[in-house]
Amino acid sequence: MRFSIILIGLMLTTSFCSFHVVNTSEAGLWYVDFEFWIDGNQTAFMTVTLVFSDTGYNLTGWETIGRDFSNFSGAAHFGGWEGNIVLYVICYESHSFSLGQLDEGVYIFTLFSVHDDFPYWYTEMETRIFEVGFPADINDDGKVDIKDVALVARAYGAEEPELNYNRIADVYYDGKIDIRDVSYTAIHFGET
Ligand SMILES: [Ca+2]
Repeated sequence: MRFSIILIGLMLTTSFCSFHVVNTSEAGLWYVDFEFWIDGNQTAFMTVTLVFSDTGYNLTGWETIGRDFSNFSGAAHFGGWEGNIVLYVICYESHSFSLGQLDEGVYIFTLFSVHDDFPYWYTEMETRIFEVGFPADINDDGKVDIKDVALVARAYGAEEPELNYNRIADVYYDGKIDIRDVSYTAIHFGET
């Protein structure tokens, strides 16, 4: 019990988290590191580092980050090297994105790779979910209980700009209250 309280405390107070993801898609990538942090003004930043195990590939550019409700996406442009390839050199490229000020909520980040020769050929590489604040505490009273679940349930099925749509109950901010918002709140039931 005490252990879980400590974990929750960390979740509430941390302003930094990172994920290490071994790449499972194509291209010469070895792994992808995500670092995500929030400064004192609740402005979020994300650094993505791509590490290549195959010197036949390198990175030729990054796209700016896009946002659709709580979904963020960024793209990395890969190129195959031409000419002599230096063996046994691990290449890495790192890039930081400013995500602007984020409200409390659950955010979904997806990294796509874009083939330079086929700019419309997007390959989804990795998806990561970040929590800002304590999103399941809908009414902001410091605990997730039946009142929070009731607030989400009452707005269930509502979409912007309908009258019973409730922005704070839209935990996964996509303009509608659906099963994802209900299940997220239910999973965190009892947390303080
Ligand atoms: Ca939603």
